[in-house]
Amino acid sequence: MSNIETQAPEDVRGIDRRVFMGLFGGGLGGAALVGAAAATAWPAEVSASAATPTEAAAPSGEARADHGGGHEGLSVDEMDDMHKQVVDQFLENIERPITRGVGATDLEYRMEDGVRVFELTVMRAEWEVTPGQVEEAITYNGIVPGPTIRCVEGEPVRIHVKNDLDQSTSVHWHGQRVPNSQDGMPFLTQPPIKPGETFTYEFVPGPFGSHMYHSHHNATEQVTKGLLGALLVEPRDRGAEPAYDKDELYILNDVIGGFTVNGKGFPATPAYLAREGERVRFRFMNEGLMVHPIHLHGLTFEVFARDGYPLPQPFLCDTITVAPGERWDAIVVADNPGAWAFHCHILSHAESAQGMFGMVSVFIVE
Ligand SMILES: [Cu+2]
Repeated sequence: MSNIETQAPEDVRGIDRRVFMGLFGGGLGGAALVGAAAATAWPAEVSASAATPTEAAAPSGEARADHGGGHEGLSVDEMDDMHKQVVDQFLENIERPITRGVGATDLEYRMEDGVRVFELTVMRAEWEVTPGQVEEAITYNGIVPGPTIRCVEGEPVRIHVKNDLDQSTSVHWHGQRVPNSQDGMPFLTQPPIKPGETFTYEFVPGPFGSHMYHSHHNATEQVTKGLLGALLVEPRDRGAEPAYDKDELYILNDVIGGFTVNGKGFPATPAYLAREGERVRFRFMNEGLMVHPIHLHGLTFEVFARDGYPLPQPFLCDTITVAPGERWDAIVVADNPGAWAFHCHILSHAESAQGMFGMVSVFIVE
């Protein structure tokens, strides 16, 4: 018996939706639920402090939010309404997607003589990052991040990569100790995959852990526009990693569509949901061009691996800095009920005068 949850994302989502309904007084529908959730999500002290000195001095809506500039003469209430709207949209997104397309879904495979065989097609596609913000992306199989490849340490894989792009490309298996010919470096280890061509990679996965795959040709454009994905290698011995109930990805990018988590910007970013007491594994990966310190409110990271390699001594923290190319694995024990902000702490990647945006999510503990 393994305690590692291997349900399809849709199933997990189904359970989580019920958890969410329960947390925020289920049975309410549509807008009422969103309203109730927004009201319930905030602790009592928010309403207790509603009558601030500023508001006491000026009638509601007439106080000007003109400290710090950039507010274009918005009233306090106008500014707060903008902030509330995006949070409401985020909560609505838990019920039903507010953007088209879901990135990083598991890639299906078939077995051929003991080899796991995967298919990737490199193609341009439109990608909706936030509601109405549609970007020209370069994708694996039409989604950003590309589909997640799951395999097992020591069990061979074969990956056919078809190039339907108008440029050459290649795939690098970031973090894997592959034979040199499979490393995906054009002119160093292989010819580039020209438009219309298919290249087949074969290797035996290892080391285990959280890894990535991405283009290594014209990479500044190709990777940042979407040619990236997670490559998750399960250890042969499950005891080599700590036990967990849920397995979550937190993939950072900072070019296409701005600051994103799993291909989406707030309020379209995924919410992370858990029941009290569950152990949630987060796999942080940075496929962008900047460093991002990811901070979780109210809960604690137990960081246990870097770049897939188990740490000699796990450590506790609440902010984990993820540099380009790095992967960090952490367990969060969902031991503090509530809706906890979970965001990049370079504040210009997360919050503006118009409200939260970009690298922001929420971890909801029932
Ligand atoms: Cu950041």
